[in-house]
Amino acid sequence: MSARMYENFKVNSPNVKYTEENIISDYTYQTTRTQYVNNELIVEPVEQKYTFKTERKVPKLGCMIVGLGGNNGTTVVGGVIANREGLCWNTKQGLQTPNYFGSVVMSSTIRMGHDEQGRDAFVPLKTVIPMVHPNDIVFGGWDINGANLADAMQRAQVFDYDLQVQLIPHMKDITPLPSIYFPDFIAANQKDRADNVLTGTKKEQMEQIRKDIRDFKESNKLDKVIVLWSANTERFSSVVPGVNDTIENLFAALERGEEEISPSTLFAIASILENTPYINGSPQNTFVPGVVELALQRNVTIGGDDFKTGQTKIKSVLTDFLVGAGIKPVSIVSYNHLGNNDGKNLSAPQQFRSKEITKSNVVDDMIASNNILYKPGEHPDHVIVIKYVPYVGDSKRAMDEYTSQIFMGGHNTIVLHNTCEDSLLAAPIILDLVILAEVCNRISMRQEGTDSFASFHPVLSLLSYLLKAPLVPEKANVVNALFKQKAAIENVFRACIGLAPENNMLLEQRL
Ligand code: NAI
Ligand code: DG6
Repeated sequence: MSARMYENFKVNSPNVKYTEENIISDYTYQTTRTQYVNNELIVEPVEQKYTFKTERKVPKLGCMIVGLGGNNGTTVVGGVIANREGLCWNTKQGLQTPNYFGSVVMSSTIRMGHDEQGRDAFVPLKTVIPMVHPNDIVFGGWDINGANLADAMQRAQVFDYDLQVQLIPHMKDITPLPSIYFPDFIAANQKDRADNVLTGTKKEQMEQIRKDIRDFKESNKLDKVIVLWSANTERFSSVVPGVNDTIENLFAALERGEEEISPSTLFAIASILENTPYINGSPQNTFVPGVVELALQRNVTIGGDDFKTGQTKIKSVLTDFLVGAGIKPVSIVSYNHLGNNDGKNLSAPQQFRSKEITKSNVVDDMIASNNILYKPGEHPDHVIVIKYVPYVGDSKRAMDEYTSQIFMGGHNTIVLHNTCEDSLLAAPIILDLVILAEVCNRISMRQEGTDSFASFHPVLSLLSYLLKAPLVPEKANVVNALFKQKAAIENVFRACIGLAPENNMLLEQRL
């Protein structure tokens, strides 16, 4: 039996209604509640009825990238231009056409169901509910380096030469806005790049970023803007009571120009005050408690931290598989070397430490899920090494060794070696983050028995699939396992069109 993919579909269900403005679906959420009572785990099925409302009108969307002139920034912008303009380029293998491979929104499909013959029917994920097409996103942003995007794209050495040549006329007139540069937060080796920087007090610089967002929105006639940090990894800020622990303290600290407020935190504050979602693609703790509180107070979406591109994605699949199979990983060692400017910045100890933290925590939930394998508090040895090797440029090498205990004291060692342009992995993920954050802002839910629709929690944990150290609401669990994260996205979208979650039971094929 073969599967088929369909571009169009119609849901035929009494639970869903397509009006001109919205898709309204009635949905029964089934979950399981547990309680530990008198030395016994009590497990109870729970049902809750919801109505989902998804606005159908796709807005004109702008994305402002902090670090626009970097490898990721220029790869996103160049990649979108190539797709939009249909640029094809010669390589030694022949003519290459543009695509959006690596974007879960643009290039993955979702199983809708099967027909009477048992043939599966798939549709592109992007068609399940209306989503912005990346070709329609207007890009802009900031960089502490003033190079125009054509020069910056050539400096990145990511695209093939023939594509670079074709992109130059499209990118040469785009220049990044001046940005906030506090040398203490990124590596000292970045100093030479900083020729396009704002001056003034911290508060004045934050206000300038707010103005930039407003001007960008107005001059491009945009309905919505999303700001995304793809600038250099900063060191962690110290979370200090009286400085950044509450909204009031954060604003008071801003007034007095407190040292410990980082550029990325200023960008986050500016975005939230402009009612603009903010996504952190790097590891640093931009979202200090005062910023999270501000996002909650203003109900503005925030998402982070650190794009999950290659090594960590595989780690969150492989560890989930091993632990789920009853195999006990006891040592996980991950080496990287890379030669781009990200690698250069990460060669400084404090910036490396930020990355080490986000790369290290990605197996915690899987380990904690299995007390047969791991005693409480027990953890595999987990080591992260990153080295700067200029010659390899953006072509990052990632080597991983997983050693596990297996049956009867045996050992199993798996070794992986991955070579890939880092920015070609990150660019489609950046698009996914922006597109998914936008669509999530058009979905709202009403619980049965309540009057009003509520949007997702401002800390948008549905983006976890794309992020190494997912930021989640205060009382929520962090889920790192990749397929659980993907299933959450797919099943929420299915709920929006009144379909049950994909449960893979296939009972009709098992009798
Ligand atoms: P890059 O070094 O090529 O680009 C960063 C850009 O940010 C540079 O152009 C730099 O001038 C600029 N910059 C530095 N501080 C700034 C500030 N305060 N305001 C505005 N611009 C500023 O780095 P790349 O490869 O583009 O990566 C960007 C970030 O994404 C890094 O933090 C990296 O760790 C993170 N990341 C990258 C992944 C990848 O696969 N490429 C995956 C996960 C995270
Ligand atoms: C060195 O590790 C460079 C980093 O910016 C990584 O490329 C990035 O964090 C991606 O990491 P991962 O683990 O998702 O491949």
